[in-house]
Formats: sequence, structure tokens, C-alpha cells
Amino acid sequence: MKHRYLVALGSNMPHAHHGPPEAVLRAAFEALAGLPRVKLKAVSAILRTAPLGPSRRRYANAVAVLKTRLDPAELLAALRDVEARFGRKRRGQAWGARALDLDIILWSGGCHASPGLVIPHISFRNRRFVLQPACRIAGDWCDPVTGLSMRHLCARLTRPAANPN
Ligand code: A4P
Ligand code: MG
Repeated sequence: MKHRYLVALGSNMPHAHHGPPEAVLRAAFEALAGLPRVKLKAVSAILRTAPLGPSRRRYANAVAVLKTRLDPAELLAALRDVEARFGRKRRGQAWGARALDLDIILWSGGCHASPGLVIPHISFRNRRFVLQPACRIAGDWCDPVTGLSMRHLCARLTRPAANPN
């Protein structure tokens, strides 16, 4: 059976060969398109985004829709291989600087939980850097947990609170 996946791409570190984060994501689109048994169906624009969390480096972010017979664990392994090709080393520090981060946000199978993999991605619902590109290429795709579409989730993102003073 063919599955559809929404994958988020992020980069906040230049890569020696590919160059700045935007160029890393363009190369990553090509790497995804070249994965065996995977078809790259759509890619979003590449956005420059302010870092969420402790990093001070700006990110480039984008999303892609893939079609494949790979199951979630198989696709995650393939994505980990792509990250490794871009020089990602896991040193146990979450949220560190990385040339390429690939997360599975949604898949057509609904909810999935296995060791080391939860779909939908646990924190995508309040991340503008995922929802904004997602609503352009997958606006009608519904989150199985809330029942809300990407377009709806994007529209309800809270704006930064106004300073009361
Ligand atoms: N894991 C569980 N579910 C999934 C899934 N659906 N997709 C596990 C991918 N991986 C999943 O991820 C940590 C663990 O999550 C893995 O062992 C995997 O099995 P990781 O990629 O190894 O580490 P990480 O990315 O440093 O941590 P995490 O928690 O995934 O961080 P996030 O959520 O990726 O956030 N600001 C901007 N503007 N743009 C960004 O892209 N990204 C982050 C990192 C912080 N701030 C950002 C951005
Ligand atoms: Mg990640």
C-alpha cells in the first residue's frame, strides 16, 4: 500500500559543500527525490525563520510531501541516512546546531507510536515554521489528533503577546 508523508526540513548551520542553510534544504529536496522507493510529490518554499529554543542561529525551514510504500520506521531510517549524509552527528544534545533535521509530521495512516517515533510529530501544532509551509502544499490535510486541517492549525497560531506595558 502506498502511504503519504509530510516531512519537515530544518537547517541552522552552513554545510562545507552545499553552502548556507537554504542551499542545504535545496540539496536535501534532491536527496529525498533520489531515495529508493520514495516519490517526492511536492515541496514548499524555503523560509528563513527565527530560532525557537536556545539556538541563536536563524533557520531555513521547509516541508515536503512524499509517497512511498515504506512504513514509518523504514522511512525514519531512510531520513536518518539522509541527515547523516549531510554530516549530522547525534551527540545526545537535542536542539543543537544541525546542517539538516528531518522530522515526520504526518502520515496517511493516522496515528503511529513505536519506540523512538511518534506521528503526528508531538509539537508541530504550535510551530509556525512547520504550519506555514505545510498549509501551502497540504492545506486540507487533517491532523488525526485534533481533526483540524493544516490551514486551520496555521490560522489559529497565536501571535506574540502584546507587551501590556
Ligand atoms: N522522534 C520521535 N518522533 C519523531 C518524528 N515524528 N519524526 C524521535 C522524527 N523523529 C522523531 O529527534 C529526537 C528524537 O525524536 C529522535 O530520537 C527520533 O527518534 P532528533 O531529530 O534526533 O533531535 P532534535 O531534532 O534535536 O530534537 P527534536 O526534539 O526533534 O527537536 P525538534 O522538535 O526537531 O526541534 N526553530 C526554528 N525556527 N526552526 C526549526 O526547525 N527546530 C528545532 C528542533 C528547534 N527550533 C527550531 C527548529
Ligand atoms: Mg528532529
